[in-house]
Amino acid sequence: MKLEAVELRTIRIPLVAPFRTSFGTEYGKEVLLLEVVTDEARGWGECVADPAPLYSSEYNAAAEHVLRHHLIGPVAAAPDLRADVVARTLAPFKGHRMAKAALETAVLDAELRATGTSLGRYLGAVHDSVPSGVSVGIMDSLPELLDAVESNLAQGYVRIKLKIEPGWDVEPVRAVRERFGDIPLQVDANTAYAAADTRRLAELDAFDLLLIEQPFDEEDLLGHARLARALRTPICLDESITSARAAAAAITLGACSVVNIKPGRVGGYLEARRIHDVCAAHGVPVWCGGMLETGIGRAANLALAALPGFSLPGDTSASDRYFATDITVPHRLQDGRVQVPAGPGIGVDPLPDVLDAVTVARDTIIA
Ligand code: OSB
Ligand code: MG
Repeated sequence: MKLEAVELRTIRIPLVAPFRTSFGTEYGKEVLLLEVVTDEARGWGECVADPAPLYSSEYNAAAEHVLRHHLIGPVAAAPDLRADVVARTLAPFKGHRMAKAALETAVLDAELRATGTSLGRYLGAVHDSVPSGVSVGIMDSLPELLDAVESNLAQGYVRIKLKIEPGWDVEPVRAVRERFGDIPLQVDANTAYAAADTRRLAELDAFDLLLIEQPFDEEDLLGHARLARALRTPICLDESITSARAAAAAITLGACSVVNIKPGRVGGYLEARRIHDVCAAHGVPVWCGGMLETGIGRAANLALAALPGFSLPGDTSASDRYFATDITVPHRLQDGRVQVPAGPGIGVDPLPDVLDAVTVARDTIIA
């Protein structure tokens, strides 16, 4: 394939409800979407960065800048472009994994559309649908939280993840356990704790959680290893797992016994699959995380989540958990599961009218 052009498009789309985490509250999504045009087919990629560098050091304006000024050129210069040469081509440029992932995914989508292959088939998916969990934000009160969890359970979500932070941890977990009993339940701190909070976190051992996700700073593998030895509840890492190498190190060090895989965070679906393979070789269960993606990014995540090592339900919720109107045909929850798209590439396209209505900026870069 030969890259001919890349359309960079920024969209803004409201969330159905504000989503509060330990690092901030999101009311809507600002998303950088890429459409690549090659001589064989077009392909889509969604960048999972946010407007501000709060979850990670990446943010939308930086992602757009690095794509425009550093990443697209070398990929366009590749004589025989395929998705598996993108990461190698971009290796000299440090970091910017979310930007790289968006470009690699768009190229991969084009490549697979050209050959009529679905992303799930290409990655090695073994399921047509995946069981889905839901991530429940920090609320202003326990009754509000219980209402949200009740509604999610009524819709059929098979696992609940509660966002926690100091001051919103043991009590919400206890309240959810008392009200809903023995449901699959886990928590995510998004780096909000430190070693001094170990005793507080150990109180969560009483509630039989599936895991505690990313309690400490993303760089603190040693701290997580110490915490893992002090707690009965499994430690899962999200922000810390930036590559297959980082996953191998975290596992070897005892910093985690479960891994959240987010393709955007690790530079794309090919590296995400390598993490899946590394974890499988170590007997470490993985699950597919989310970044409140639109239907474009979600479609690709669903394909990944259908690989055999994804033995825990992911944050692969249905479109209506995020948006009143998704930019694709909505992904739906049925009997606790979401269908893996079966069409070529990521298997979905943006609905042109919806896409145009939410677009706030677009620019075509001729390669
Ligand atoms: O840490 O997993 C996270 C959303 C945005 C940024 C970080 C995270 C999350 C979620 C929700 O927990 C995942 C989703 O439902 O897409
Ligand atoms: Mg997380």
